[in-house]
Amino acid sequence: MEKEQLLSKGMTTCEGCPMELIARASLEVLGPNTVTMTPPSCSAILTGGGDETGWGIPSVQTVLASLPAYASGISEALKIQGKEDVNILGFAGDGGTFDIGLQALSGAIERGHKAIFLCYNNEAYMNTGNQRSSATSLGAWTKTTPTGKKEPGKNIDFMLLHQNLDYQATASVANIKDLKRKVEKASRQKGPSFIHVHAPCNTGWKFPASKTITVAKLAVRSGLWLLWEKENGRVKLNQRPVDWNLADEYIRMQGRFDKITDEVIEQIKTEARNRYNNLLKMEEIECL
Ligand SMILES: Cc1ncc(C[n+]2csc(CCOP(=O)(O)OP(=O)(O)O)c2C)c(N)n1
Ligand code: SF4
Ligand SMILES: [Mg+2]
Repeated sequence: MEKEQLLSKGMTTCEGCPMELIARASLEVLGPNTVTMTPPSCSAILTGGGDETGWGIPSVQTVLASLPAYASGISEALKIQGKEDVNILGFAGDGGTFDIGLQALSGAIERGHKAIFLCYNNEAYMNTGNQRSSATSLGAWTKTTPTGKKEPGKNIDFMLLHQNLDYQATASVANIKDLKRKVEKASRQKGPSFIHVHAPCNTGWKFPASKTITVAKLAVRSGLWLLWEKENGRVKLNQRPVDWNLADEYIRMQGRFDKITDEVIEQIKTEARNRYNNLLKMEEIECL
């Protein structure tokens, strides 16, 4: 039997949109006993305006700075009602997570509310027309980095290793099975979880809409996007990079890197290798 579709078909996201795919996959795991929240972002398309929504579950449109504060309130209200089996899904972009909503996210994690904070990372403020965020890659063109971003993307995952998350993971649209496994794990926690999902956005990154998964897979295989998780104080890598040189193919496929220099490509690769080596070291110790 076909599973109940909790996210309406025919949403007005772009063709090949990774964010919609992540939302569908997450709901397939979480099911109807879920409340979701979106901030202003491409994901707000799913929540809709006025009387219409794409979600077949209760959903809240929050403000950009404080989705995690809404999640905290909903989580505590459900607890008071004795409904502790409800999944609370905060579904936000990189701008709403890394930048504008970071303070609220940090606070919600520190207070230990039960909620899943999922960040789909399309590496820019896409809903307002592609401005840089702190998640944007070094060297990438956006409307506010016309000569390529000069700074590397913020490593929010390593930052959040220092907070008390019940469960933390990275994921990718390249591996939906792995993403679903991680969403399922997050749903079993009594406190906060954070899942950071790589979301190659063809509109912003300038590659054909049919290549979303190809680009996502290249990021994972080249080590530019590492799949790992942390639970019970231990970090575990889920998939090792296959060939570091695939990073060139990943970069060349995207129009946003049209003007990138070989030197900047090398910097990107070096940073990825450093991150990988740090994770290998973390695997060996009990952290936090
Ligand atoms: C405090 C605040 N600043 C700016 C905006 C304008 N705004 C609406 S959506 C958006 C982009 C959000 O980017 P991101 O969180 O990465 O999600 P995406 O659009 O990429 O899906 C911005 C800047 C806002 N709504 N509130
Ligand atoms: S801009 Fe990117 S994330 Fe936003 S709807 Fe289009 S493909 Fe999806
Ligand atoms: Mg974004």
